[in-house]
Amino acid sequence: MNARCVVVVPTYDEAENVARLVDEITAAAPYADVLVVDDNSPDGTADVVRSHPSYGKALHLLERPGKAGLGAAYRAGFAWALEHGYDRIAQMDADFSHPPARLDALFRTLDDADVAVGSRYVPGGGVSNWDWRRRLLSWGGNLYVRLLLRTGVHDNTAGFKGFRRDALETIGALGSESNGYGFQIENAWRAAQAGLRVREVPITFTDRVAGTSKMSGAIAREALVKVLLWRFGTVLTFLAVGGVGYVIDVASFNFFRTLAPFNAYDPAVARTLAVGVAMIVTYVGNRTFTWRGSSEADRRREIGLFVLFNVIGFGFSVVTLVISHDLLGLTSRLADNISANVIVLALGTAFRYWTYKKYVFATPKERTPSSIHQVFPSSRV
Ligand SMILES: Nc1nc2c(ncn2[C@@H]2O[C@H](COP(=O)(O)OP(=O)(O)OP(=O)(O)O)[C@@H](O)[C@H]2O)c(=O)[nH]1
Ligand SMILES: [Mg+2]
Repeated sequence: MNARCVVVVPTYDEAENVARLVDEITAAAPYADVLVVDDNSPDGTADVVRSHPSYGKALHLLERPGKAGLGAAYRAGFAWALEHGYDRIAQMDADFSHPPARLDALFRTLDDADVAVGSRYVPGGGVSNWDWRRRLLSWGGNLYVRLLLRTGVHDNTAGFKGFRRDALETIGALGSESNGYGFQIENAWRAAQAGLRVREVPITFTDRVAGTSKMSGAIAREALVKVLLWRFGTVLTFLAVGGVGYVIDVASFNFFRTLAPFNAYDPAVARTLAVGVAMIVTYVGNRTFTWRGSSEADRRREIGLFVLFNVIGFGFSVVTLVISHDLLGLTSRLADNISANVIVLALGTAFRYWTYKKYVFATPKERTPSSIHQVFPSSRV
């Protein structure tokens, strides 16, 4: 293996596991270094690492002052690995749930993939000693994530993964926000969003034998809620920006109609000015909040398209009115209102969302990973 490889292992009270784990990693992937990220484990995990014969050579230790969660430990470990120039970075638990023997397959998969996922849910993969309740929970959780996020990956909660360094940079893994299982899902989702090549490698997952679990209800809840926010956050923000734009549209129309020196304007001029003001607000709002990640776009093209789709959206309302009023003969005031204000609003909103997302603020999906750094802001570690 020419690439420089490292395996990042977060530990909290894993004194019983960590030394043997390091030995098995070294046996399976002798070319790889190991970084243990320990959160000041009370059971002396860090001391066990320091007294290992490889310590200071292929084995490194990153010590943090206290238990801050799995995601935070991984972000610190990934930052360390990037700083130290590693090309391929793997992550795994310390409790032997992830088979060290599959590390080599994971690293080699990165020859022609950006992310390699040690997967339970592809042919050849599985879980070895789970009762039906754990199986159902894991399977149901994965189905929930797959249906909502559509990552294209079968095992979205997998904690056994490998990344090329530019993939970590592209997905902004250092700026991810979740700590528990959500951390694994978040990176799977970010990788899918960035259009990276993700390949699954079958593994058999084994329940921990020694040490205690750190899994909690809070960790599961974090994941459930975050998945909903990732899935619907963009639409909700878009609707909120649109709502603010609508209020500003109405307010500025009345401003231009009633307040000196604008009260000389007739309704059509006031309407046009109000639409202009509302468009500036919704453009800035969508650029700042809804699609803040896509910062590499050509600004003039972006604004041009934004105005174009707004004009087309406005054209919709006229066309819909003509269809319902003149062609279908629905001439009552109620019909006109439903047509102009309900159908047009829904159609126009859907049309704007779709065109903004696909054309105006499109994230640069087709480009190669190395050319898109920081699709997501990565500020926190
Ligand atoms: N540094 C650090 N490591 C953690 C923290 N929480 C969990 N870990 C480690 O992350 C890995 C996964 O944690 P586990 O307790 O095995 O969680 P789990 O796999 O969901 O639960 P089990 O099914 O019981 O194994 C283990 O290596 C833990 O030692 C933390 O707050 N800080
Ligand atoms: Mg575990």
